Amino acid sequence: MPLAQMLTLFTNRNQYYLRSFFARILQNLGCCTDILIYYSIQESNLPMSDVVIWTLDWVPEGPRGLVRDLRLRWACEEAGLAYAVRTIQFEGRETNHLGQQPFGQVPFLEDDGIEMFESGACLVHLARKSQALMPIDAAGEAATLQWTFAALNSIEMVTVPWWFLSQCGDPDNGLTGWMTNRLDQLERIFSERDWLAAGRFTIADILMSDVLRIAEVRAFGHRPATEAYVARLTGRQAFKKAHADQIAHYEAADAKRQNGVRQ
Ligand SMILES: N[C@@H](CCC(=O)N[C@@H](CS)C(=O)NCC(=O)O)C(=O)O
Repeated sequence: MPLAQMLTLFTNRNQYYLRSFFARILQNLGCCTDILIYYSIQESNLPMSDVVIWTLDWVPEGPRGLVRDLRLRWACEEAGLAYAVRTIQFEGRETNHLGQQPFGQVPFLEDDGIEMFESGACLVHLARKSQALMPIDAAGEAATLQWTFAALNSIEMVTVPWWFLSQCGDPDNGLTGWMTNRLDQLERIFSERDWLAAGRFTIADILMSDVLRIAEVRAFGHRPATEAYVARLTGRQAFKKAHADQIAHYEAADAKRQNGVRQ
């Protein structure tokens, strides 16, 4: 049986990880041609159209381009995963989808019978489907997870409350020193390397750059390496597509609202 066909024994979508793993081993053993072709086809075709990203049907101008469904769209675009976007109603969002997101927020994700919320967790789920988002070797995966949590729990944990207080008219609030310190520490990291984990793009970069791309957050101090990092990440085609699609989604919702139609 040809080697490429042997890999088709891993037919279940949930076995994509094993399939990729064995394909890579065979590839390394010198079975280049057919395995490489097979591998690239499988990588681009995996989880067909089962991924559903849930977001709000409409938001005001302010948060457009910043709603966290963008993180999931971006990951799918990077990995070539097919996805659909579905919506819950903006009015009543506090309670109209508590079964899917207990805090009444978005995004949440459906994938082949799995339902989950929290953008970081959803990204880890998507990353297990594609090496474009996270390496499969143990060290690379560990580094990716470490920086994924750092983006959420060491950086966004400070930036979101800071941003909230500054929006409430208190930009020089008690969190400014804490945030400045964290950003300075990150600047040192970015001046030493282009990517957070494993020497390459991963979901950790999606999260960190999504947190840092809020201009107000970076307005304190001079941090050229951080600026270059954010520009490098937001310059990626997949980000641009995800961003443009989110903006288009809410613009279409405006038009529907004006015509009295709900999504
Ligand atoms: N930790 C959550 C935060 C989700 C979040 O803050 N979602 C915002 C949109 S980006 C939201 O749903 N806001 C509406 C609201 O809180 O009423 C995650 O990362 O998924």
